[in-house]
Amino acid sequence: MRFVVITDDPNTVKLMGPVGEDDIHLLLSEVDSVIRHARKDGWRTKHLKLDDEESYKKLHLSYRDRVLIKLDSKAELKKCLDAILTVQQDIPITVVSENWTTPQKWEGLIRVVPLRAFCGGIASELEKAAAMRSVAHLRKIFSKADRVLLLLQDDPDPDGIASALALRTILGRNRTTAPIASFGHVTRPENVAMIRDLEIQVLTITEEDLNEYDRIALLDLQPFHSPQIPLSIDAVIDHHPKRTGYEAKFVDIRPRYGATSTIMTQYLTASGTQISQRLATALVYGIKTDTQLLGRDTTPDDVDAFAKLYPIANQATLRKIDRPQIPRDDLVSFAIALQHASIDGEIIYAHLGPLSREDVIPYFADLCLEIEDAQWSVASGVFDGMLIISIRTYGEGASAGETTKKAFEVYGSAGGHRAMAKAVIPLENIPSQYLDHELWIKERFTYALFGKEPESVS
Ligand SMILES: [Mn+2]
Repeated sequence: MRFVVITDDPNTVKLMGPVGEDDIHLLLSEVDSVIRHARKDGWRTKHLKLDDEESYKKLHLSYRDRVLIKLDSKAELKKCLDAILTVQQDIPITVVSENWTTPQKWEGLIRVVPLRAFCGGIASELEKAAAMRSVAHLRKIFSKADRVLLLLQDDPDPDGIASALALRTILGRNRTTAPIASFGHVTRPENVAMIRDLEIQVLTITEEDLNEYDRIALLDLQPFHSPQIPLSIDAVIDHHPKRTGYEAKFVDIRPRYGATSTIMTQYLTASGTQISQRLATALVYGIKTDTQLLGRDTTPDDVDAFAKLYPIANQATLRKIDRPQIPRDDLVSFAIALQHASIDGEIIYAHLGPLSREDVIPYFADLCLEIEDAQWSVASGVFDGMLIISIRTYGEGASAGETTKKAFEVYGSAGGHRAMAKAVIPLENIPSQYLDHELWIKERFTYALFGKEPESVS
């Protein structure tokens, strides 16, 4: 590629970054000092009169070149463009200007970009300095402690686990001096697979055990998540909505972010901390699960962190832990549910009956949405005395969360996002005349979606 810059401003070549080995960087200018500066930066240069057609002809400019023009005088700019475009029309030309409008005859031939468009990275550069300071602060708080507790939610998820692993790395500690723990334990099969395959130990502790630690850090949660968490804590790093009413020496909460793993990745990169394959794999999985593969609630920061980590992560391990594992005991329920799945226009209903594990219901809801022409899928099953309903939609019409609320809120807990929702209903709350759970779900759901009052069942 040949990058051609035409300018009378010595700073313009800086916009292009360092001169690479593969590309040709060519500066064209009428100003000697500009040419001298560019040469120092490794550019090829050519002194020419900017309105001289013959000079452009000799350069054989073509669609393969990338031409950047920055000339402060509009008259000069116009003369320069006149000369170039007379010689050759199909050159990709970018003009750097705050207030120049392309004359009609050149409409579609020239792209005009204000100088500030090149400075988009400034905010993220400032953010890096902040991340660097945060790491220094964290290291200071935890430096003198014998034992540091990295505390997670009661049912630790990949984002929390990965974040704890990252903080342990940042603090230069190991599983003895900074164990990862929870008051509950890891239950979801994918999460169990994650800690097994990445050999991450997550301890289950009690409130008394807290006394064994000099310092406590909360990852992916804040105090009040469970009553055992002390209200005076050393560090809180999280992305859930901010809560107040506790004390902490260090707080970094960014509700905008899709994952705490994103914050941790920024810490790691800003502080120049080496990211191992194991850590990268954990963080990728953390971001992936919390954002549903960069779908829901994702910021450019999450995408950026994911892109940095993904090449380092172990793809085979990622595939292995991410594979949904259906319990053998539930295979029969699956078969029956699929066979009896009812298709009501664009809504697929599938009822799994009693199950040995709850998480197969959302999995089944995802699966049913793959059925041809399905716009909605409503999967349900009975687990632990509760009727659990998972709802999925492509999200073009009504919101899954709103519809689910309207249908089931009165009977139990119900809610969710635009594309996915869940309801949990104690079996005793289902009106007694409905022996058939599926029929009841259908009636409630069509009522919520279409406003059709259910005919009463006698
Ligand atoms: Mn999270």
